[in-house]
Amino acid sequence: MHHAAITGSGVFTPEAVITNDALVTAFNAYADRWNAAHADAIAAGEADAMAHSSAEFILAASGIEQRYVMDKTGILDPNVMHPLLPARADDAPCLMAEMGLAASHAALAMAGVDAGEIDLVICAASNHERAYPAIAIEIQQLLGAGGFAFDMNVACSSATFGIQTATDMIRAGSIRRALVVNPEICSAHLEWRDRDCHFIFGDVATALVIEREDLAQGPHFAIRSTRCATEFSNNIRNNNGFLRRTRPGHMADRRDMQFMQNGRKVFKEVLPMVSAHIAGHMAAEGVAADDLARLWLHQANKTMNDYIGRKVLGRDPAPGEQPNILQEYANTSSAGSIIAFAKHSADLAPGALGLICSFGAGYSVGSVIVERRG
Ligand code: CO8
Repeated sequence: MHHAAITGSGVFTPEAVITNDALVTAFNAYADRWNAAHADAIAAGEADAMAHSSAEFILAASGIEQRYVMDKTGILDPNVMHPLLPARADDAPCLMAEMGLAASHAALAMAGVDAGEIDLVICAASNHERAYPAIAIEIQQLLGAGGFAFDMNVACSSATFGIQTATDMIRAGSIRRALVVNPEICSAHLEWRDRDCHFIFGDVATALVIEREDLAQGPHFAIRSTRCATEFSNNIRNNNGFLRRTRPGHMADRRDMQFMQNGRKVFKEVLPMVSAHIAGHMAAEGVAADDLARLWLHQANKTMNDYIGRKVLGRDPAPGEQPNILQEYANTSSAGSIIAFAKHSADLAPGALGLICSFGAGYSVGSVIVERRG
């Protein structure tokens, strides 16, 4: 059996930034307009007035300070309230492929691997901008990669499930090198008109080169073990799908055609699930809390990460032991833990152990135990 290693990582960060203050100003202007337009219904008790959002609440509830997005003009326009991303010609690179390509080039450069040496491209993300052909195959073609490619979707856990898939193929000998790419345009499936969630997400793309360890050319992270689990839940859901036009009323501007969640329930149910998952994975691999030098967790909520860090380590994580990037990027779905890994892993000494973990809709949770080598 072969061994697999992460040899390169890359992050593509969009240029446009939205601070909490800018976001709240736009939302509150939208709410004021909506309330004025529905003043009679509100006065008659037939509709509830929309409440204002607040930057203080957002920071305290989530730890998020800003987010990057592919387009902010539409999001910040109270008459639009969603990104404006014009359609492209069928023979032009699609948006997700373009974002994924930028992250992939960075990951390949770090690994010292030519695109032509890649045998597998997985585009693992929480939504794909078209049904087919697979975005991954377009990325494969744009890169000049060989082998085969496919898309997969396990919402926020897509990256770790992608890592396990690529690792298993390397172990089995069916591929030598893979690229796992996570282009996340969360801004396009977030409901920016809902104050309960309008602050949660941002856009980004990440990529990892995963290859047979004996082919690694420099310092790398050996993949010691992966573990994935799912448990069905409706607490994070998006009902948009290809049956939409077949269903009377579904073409309307409906709330359930965007991201929906019961955030409180998710918080309460996912925390014990993730803590138990990580503890079980570490125990099975004989990894004790003191053996772990770093935790790269899914980036949804700072309080959630603080809790998981304490549960896993049995103490408050020391500064830098469990790096958060959500204050800068917000929740970027599957890419969050990979951004944390890409930006906060190079300093680890040979022999150091770390754990990547992502979790979210499904419910789903995936963990990857890695060891710094070389
Ligand atoms: N400003 C001011 N007040 C607000 C705001 C706001 N923006 N929003 C809500 N409030 C109010 C509420 O109305 C409520 O008021 P009241 O007590 O009077 O009812 C009060 O503040 C408290 O509200 P909550 O109970 O909702 O607040 P929480 O403390 O629970 O924080 C969070 C909300 C931050 C959403 C928190 O619950 C959380 O982080 N939960 C976990 C969420 C999570 O991890 N989800 C994972 C989703 S990611 C995923 O799986 C990927 C899906 C695919 C990607 C989709 C891309 C779009």
